Amino acid sequence: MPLEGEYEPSPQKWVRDQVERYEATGGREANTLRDTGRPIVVFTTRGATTGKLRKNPLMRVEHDGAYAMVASQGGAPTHPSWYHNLRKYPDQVTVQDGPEPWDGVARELSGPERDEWWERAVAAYPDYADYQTRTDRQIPVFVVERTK
Ligand code: F42
Repeated sequence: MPLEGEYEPSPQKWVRDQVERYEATGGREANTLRDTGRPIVVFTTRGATTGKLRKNPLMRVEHDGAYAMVASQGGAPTHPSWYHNLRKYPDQVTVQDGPEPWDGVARELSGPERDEWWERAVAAYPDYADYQTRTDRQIPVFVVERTK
């Protein structure tokens, strides 16, 4: 079941445009980060404060059907808003990698499990390593697994 509620598009134009085109084409278009050729996935979370649905493209980091969500925000000093959404509603997330979104549960990683997924993330998108050097916060990594 897709998440129910009002969708509030991102205030960032490039983000909401990418989501709109990705959804309209079932992921055939707007499926990379700009012209990097690196694939993205669209995640929906529920707003921790508003309860509205939020959609964010993030880099595609996949392993055995599970997906990472890397809260890098380009190495900004603070976590993205969706980090707080996931902390409050970890079981209200959908993953769209292609035409059909599916429901998942997010878990923030720590220790060796985070290290393992961080390696996968950097392999998928090497700039993550650079983003980590720009900020004092440790960049959070979640894994999203399909709801059974
Ligand atoms: N961001 C990443 O962090 N990592 C990536 O790998 C990544 C890849 C990527 C690829 C393509 C692309 O188009 C964008 C990409 N981004 C990536 C950017 C990403 O999609 C987000 O734009 C970015 O992480 C910032 O997320 P944000 O949620 O902080 O966005 C801000 C601009 C935003 O939407 N703010 C809203 C606003 O109105 O100001 C609030 C959004 C929100 O979720 N609000 C919550 C609510 O209740 O509705 C409240 C949250 C709270 O703090 O309580």
